[in-house]
Amino acid sequence: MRIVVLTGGVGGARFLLGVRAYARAVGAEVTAVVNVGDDLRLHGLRVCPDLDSVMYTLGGGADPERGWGRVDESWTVKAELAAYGAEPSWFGLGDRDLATHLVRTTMLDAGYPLHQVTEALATRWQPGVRLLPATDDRLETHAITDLDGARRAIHFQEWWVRHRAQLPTHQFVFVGADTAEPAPGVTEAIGAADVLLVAPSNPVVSIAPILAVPGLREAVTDGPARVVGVSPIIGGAPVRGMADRCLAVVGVECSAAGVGGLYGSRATGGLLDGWLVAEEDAETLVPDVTVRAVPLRMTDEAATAAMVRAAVELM
Ligand code: FO1
Repeated sequence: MRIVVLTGGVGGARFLLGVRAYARAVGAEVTAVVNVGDDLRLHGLRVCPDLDSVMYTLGGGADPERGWGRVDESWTVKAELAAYGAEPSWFGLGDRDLATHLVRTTMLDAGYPLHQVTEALATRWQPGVRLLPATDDRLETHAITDLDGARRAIHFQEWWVRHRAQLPTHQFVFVGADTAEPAPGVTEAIGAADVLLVAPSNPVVSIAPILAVPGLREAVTDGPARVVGVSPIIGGAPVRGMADRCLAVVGVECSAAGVGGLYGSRATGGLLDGWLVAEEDAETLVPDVTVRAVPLRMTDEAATAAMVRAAVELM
């Protein structure tokens, strides 16, 4: 069996732990197509938070409390940068994490595309799934906000980390999406998938930037045998993160039904054949989508693998 997962954020990385465990049990192969909209260039380095969260989480090197960055991290370089007054001071790169960005940036500057750099970095971490960036091209999520009395576009990380998603916000734009192309292997993997899972990631700033790459949404609607999404919302609240803030920006109710409706049914030009929701949300209805309710908390790998099994076997 071939499983493809669209994923981003810390929740998506944790979901992949369960996907890998399930895949090992049934002998399936897994490709993760990862959001790059959160990526940024900082102190001369290319930082890819979502790719790194997946790589560190599956490689056993992620900080379990923060969910992002490295375990046993130290912050000497961050303190030294602050001593120089180097901005941005609101976004911290740990010393161990910095090595990843140094190797990545060196390879990118030498001309290697992001998917090849990602493959090279993953050689160390052995994530057990194939990791593909959604695109090799520049695609950055920006938020259109009211800031200091003016309408301004700011990078997603500034919106998320510096302002904790609290600014009045009009929309998100995916800068570069118009001309981006799917990274090599992405549409092929999606087209050959027996099941495509939409991870319980933030639909607005993790999944939407992936689908904004021209050709990628069509690959999902036309390609895989089945498409099943897993709700990131339980009982009207995000499992983690600030999806409620993001859903408010796009005018979608923060509920399993709201997000299911945002994705829509493949039968009517949307994404989903099936929608896995929490037991608390068992009454959820999404037109033309098969909905099933199961325990949906990713408390440990076994619980997450059980969720994945339910998603794969949903229909
Ligand atoms: N999140 C924070 O809240 N503060 C930080 O200083 C921060 C630094 C950081 C560095 C590398 C990295 O890979 C992730 C980092 N994150 C930080 C997490 C990141 O902002 C978001 O959680 C993701 O982009 C959302 O998926």
